[in-house]
Amino acid sequence: MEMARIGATAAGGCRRLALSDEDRAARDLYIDWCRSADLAVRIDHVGNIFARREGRSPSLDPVGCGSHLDTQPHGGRFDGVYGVLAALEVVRTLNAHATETEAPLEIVVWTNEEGARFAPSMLGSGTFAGVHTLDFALTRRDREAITVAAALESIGYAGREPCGGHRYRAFFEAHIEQGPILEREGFTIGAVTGVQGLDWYDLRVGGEDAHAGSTSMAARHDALAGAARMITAIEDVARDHAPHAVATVGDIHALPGSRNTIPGTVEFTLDMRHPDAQALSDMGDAIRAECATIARQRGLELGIDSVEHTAPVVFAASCVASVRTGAETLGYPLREIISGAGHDACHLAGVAPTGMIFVPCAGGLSHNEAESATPADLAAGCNVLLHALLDHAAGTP
Ligand code: HGY
Ligand code: MN
Ligand code: MN
Repeated sequence: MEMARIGATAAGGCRRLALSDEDRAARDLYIDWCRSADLAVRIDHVGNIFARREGRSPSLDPVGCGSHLDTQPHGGRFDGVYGVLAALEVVRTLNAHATETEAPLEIVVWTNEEGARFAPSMLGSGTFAGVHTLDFALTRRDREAITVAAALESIGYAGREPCGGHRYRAFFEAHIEQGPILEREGFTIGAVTGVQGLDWYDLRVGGEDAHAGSTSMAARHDALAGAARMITAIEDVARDHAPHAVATVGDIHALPGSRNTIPGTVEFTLDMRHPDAQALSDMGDAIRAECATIARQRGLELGIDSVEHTAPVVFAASCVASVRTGAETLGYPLREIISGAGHDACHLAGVAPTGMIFVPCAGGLSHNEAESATPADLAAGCNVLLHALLDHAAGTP
């Protein structure tokens, strides 16, 4: 709740866009807490924060855990932050019990997980995992054309550490489910077995600026009316791939943005997801075809740029097993679950055995200021995280 005061919104949520002043304040507070827990803090070239707790065998690859501090524009108080603070709570608990681990532990904050300010999402973890080059990451621009590099400099988080290249024995991320299943079915813990695939596109519709009063309907090349038809066609494609497909147009800009000028240019975003790679690809083909037909029928130009593609992820059986064992040892009801939301763990899974621990959130609501979770469920997730980490950090010298 102290962290939630940074970027707090009037409606009770949080607004801490990546690399904003609010993100800097959250990072500064987190690093203070890490230092109070005797952790050695390092920051890499894209602002990822690594806080290390030594083990008996410093030469062993560390066991990692963490998540993100950046939020959606109207974000909640738990998405990402829970996983960051659960990791810190595990360290504090080990310190309080003077428990030594064989392997070092490393708790992590990944830069720009949400993708709300800079696209693509999961940028810090993706660069760490080698999915993006450092140059690609540093040259991403927000809507004001500010680069990631400039934003990192402005908040003092352009770290000196190389991004990537150090291994994890295993990596875990605790997170609220951001969906209704655990709460609806009465489970405290979700052993996440994987994450659905995701495609992000930017679409640009080109028509002709013209006078709203003196241009007949037949003579128009109205980019916004055309985009409206495309958006309902996108929704139809998702419904055609029910029950798992989802597609969202979250942001749209019509230019020149005057009431009495027919919009000649529209740009909008597309976020589409499916657990099955082939279905996700089929959805993309169908959406491209539908939008091209609408553009042709209306004499409009159409541009579709891919911004992000994350294939469906399957987490390491050894990590899923640690989560299951931890929950069963502690007597928490648990079920296996696929994540609808994307997470930094998606990229970590490409470079280390990775697992996730879900806890319920009220009504499954997230990316909403009313997002909430109970202290009991959050504590349960922390306890399972502790056991899962110890399972992998006990280590064999
Ligand atoms: O979009 C997502 O799934 C995540 O919240 N960034
Ligand atoms: Mn998240
Ligand atoms: Mn999120």
